[in-house]
Amino acid sequence: MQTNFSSHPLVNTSDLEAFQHILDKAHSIVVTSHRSPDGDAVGCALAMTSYLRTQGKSVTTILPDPPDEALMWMPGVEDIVYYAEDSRQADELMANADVLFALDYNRFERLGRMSHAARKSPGKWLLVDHHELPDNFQSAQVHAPACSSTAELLYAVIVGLGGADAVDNDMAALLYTGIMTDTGSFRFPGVTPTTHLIVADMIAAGLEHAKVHEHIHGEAPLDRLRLNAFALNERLEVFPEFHTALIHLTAADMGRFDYRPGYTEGLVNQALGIKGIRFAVFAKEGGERVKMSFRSIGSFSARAFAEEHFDGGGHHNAAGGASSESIDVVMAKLRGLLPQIQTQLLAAQ
Ligand SMILES: [Mn+2]
Repeated sequence: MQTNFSSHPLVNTSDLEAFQHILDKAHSIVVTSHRSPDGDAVGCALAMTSYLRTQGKSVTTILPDPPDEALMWMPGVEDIVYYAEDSRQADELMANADVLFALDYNRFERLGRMSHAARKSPGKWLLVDHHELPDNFQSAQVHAPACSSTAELLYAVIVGLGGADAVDNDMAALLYTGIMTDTGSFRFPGVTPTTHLIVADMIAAGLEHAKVHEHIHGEAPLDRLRLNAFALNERLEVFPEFHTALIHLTAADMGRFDYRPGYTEGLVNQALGIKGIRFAVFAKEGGERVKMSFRSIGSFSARAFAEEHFDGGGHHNAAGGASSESIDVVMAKLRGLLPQIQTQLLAAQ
């Protein structure tokens, strides 16, 4: 089934042996990923579940909460147990698991209210992730912050464990979704020759990549388009002197366009796509907090900014944060911070 891809430069044989050793003794396995699961999280969780089932294991996928509607086509999504909807069943499954997978996250806090059950589980944790500085809860890990996506790592893990034949078209679509969404359709700097070799293998084996793009980008509800158009028309602030663009949406704005989770996915990247812009922030009012997405190009660290000012974190060029202040206060704070980071933004390459 394989053509080009043989082993991943970021995946060690010794880590795979540690995985295999633990999996050999496992019967009841739980596969988890982070809350507000994105394409990488859901794709990895379902792909790993599918692979482990081919190995004769009893496996359940548990996520803290459901993904956006745009991901509801993914093969196997109907079998996921959501902690937010069925915490009793999820608690029981985690309490009885002998092995648990943590995919695409690096600390239990990323599970929200599910973190307590995760901590309590007597099972062994195996981690596959590309976020920096993981906590130390796992018995074994495949961890590579330089990797484009957890899905890219997971493909290497599955092939490395001898599971190349288990990568059927459904599993390839799951993994491709993770790689494609985490790389902004193969344009972010984390994409390497290996990323493309893996995708080449999957397409050679029958993956219909165009269908995945159609599912992700070609089935948008009209309200979503109109909300995004409104945001760009009415709520975009461009500061050429700071190479920065800010977008915010109030709860009232979102209510006007019948906001659903996922509607503003990618909006911050549109702001970043403006000529001359190196730093973009999207802030939205929701519940008791204002949530923010930070994106940067080049050496300016979105993560450092998020960590320092908004209790956030993430990757160098893509981070998130939150504030319990009002949206107006948050926006004023953001505008006020720009002169302080002007030197860094001007020097950013
Ligand atoms: Mn990811």
